[in-house]
Amino acid sequence: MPPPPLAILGGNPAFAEPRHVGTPFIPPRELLHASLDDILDARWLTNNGSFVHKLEQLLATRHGVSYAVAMCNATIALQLLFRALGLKGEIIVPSFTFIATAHAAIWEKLEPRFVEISPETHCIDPAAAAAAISTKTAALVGVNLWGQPCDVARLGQIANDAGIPLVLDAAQALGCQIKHLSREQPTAVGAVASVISLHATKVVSSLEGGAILTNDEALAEELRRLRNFGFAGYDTVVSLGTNAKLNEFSAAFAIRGLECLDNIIQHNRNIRLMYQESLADLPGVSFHDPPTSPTANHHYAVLMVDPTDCPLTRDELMLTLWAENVLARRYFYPGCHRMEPYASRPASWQPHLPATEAVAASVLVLPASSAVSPQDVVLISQRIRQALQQHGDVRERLQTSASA
Ligand code: T4K
Repeated sequence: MPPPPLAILGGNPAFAEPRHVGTPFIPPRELLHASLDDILDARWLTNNGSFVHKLEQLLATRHGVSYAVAMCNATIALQLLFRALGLKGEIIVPSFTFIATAHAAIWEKLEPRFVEISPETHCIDPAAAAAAISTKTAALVGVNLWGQPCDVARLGQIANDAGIPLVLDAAQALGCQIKHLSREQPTAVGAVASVISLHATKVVSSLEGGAILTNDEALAEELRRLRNFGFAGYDTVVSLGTNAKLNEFSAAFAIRGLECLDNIIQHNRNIRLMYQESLADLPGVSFHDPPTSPTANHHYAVLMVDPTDCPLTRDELMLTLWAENVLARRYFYPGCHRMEPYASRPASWQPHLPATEAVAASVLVLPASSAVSPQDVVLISQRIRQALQQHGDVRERLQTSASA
């Protein structure tokens, strides 16, 4: 039997309810309710409570570090990390990242210098990072994009040679283990600290939240003070802190999520493989599939739409899927350097980033995560196949509706 017509061509959408890229994982409700009861009984709701402590221990163990400092979100965590490290001047950062990486720097009066990514990994290109270092560079900031590690060994060596720290935005990479070091080991190679996000759309969440991972005890202590207004005791304030605390229910939500993390990662891997296999024979589409660390979380299913070989453009395919209630996303288009306030910088600040722009023009992130079932993947893949097969009709319909 032929498949039903595409929604864009007059058929019914494949899904009655939208399929999102970032549908949150909800831990077992009875366990959440039990945690909520414990919190209410204890009447300890925030300010360094026992659930935050437990979450920090679990995160540290999971990532093989000595310290995890929970925060209200990863953006503020990045800011406080930059502040705690006393960075001044410029940081080197990829443009192909969520805008928060760059914005966090600006809020701390640091200027982001955008550099290229590797087209294979989509992470910062170490050679480009090395070439961009100047006397003004305060730190290298790598991004563990799509839940995989960037090249920490090479970046760490480059940072060491330049005498600056390597810091990682690992917002998407909860579960992913990388080498962390302490500032007391000046010859060691690794990241001084990394920041994970526990936002609702992440592999495991605390609704809103984040954490900083490090092996540096003094840094962890300073971060704990900074998240609590700078207090170092009841009546002693020693630095310009802020309120970046995580509340107890958020911590409990994340703890329950972490208990399921291995199963979630296995599910994510299966979903990605299913997509890959069912679309393998289609022209001009492929999956972002670099050699990944064994601890990658596979949270994103990243379809690459080749502008030359694919019969539809990335945006045409995206609009066709949206009509099916499949809300695929073109993360992180068009790149930070093309967004404000960076796009309006003077010419001397405008980087030439052809690899970044090519990747940003090709990425289409498909619904994955714990809320997407194998049946969903079959249906979404079928609609992608149909769209490419009927590309002439699809393009004509899109052009007609754009001019209407
Ligand atoms: N650095 C990097 C590399 C990052 O990726 C991020 C965050 C950060 C730093 C900063 O971390 P946080 O400060 O947020 O902790 C989402 C997330 O808001 C953001 O956390 C994440 N990266 C980014 C990649 O994705 P949007 O603009 O895509 O959000 P939104 O509202 O469009 O949601 C995405 C999809 O998820 C939608 O299709 C709807 C669905 N969704 C969302 C929420 C919140 C749900 O189904 N339920 C929900 O509760 O940014």
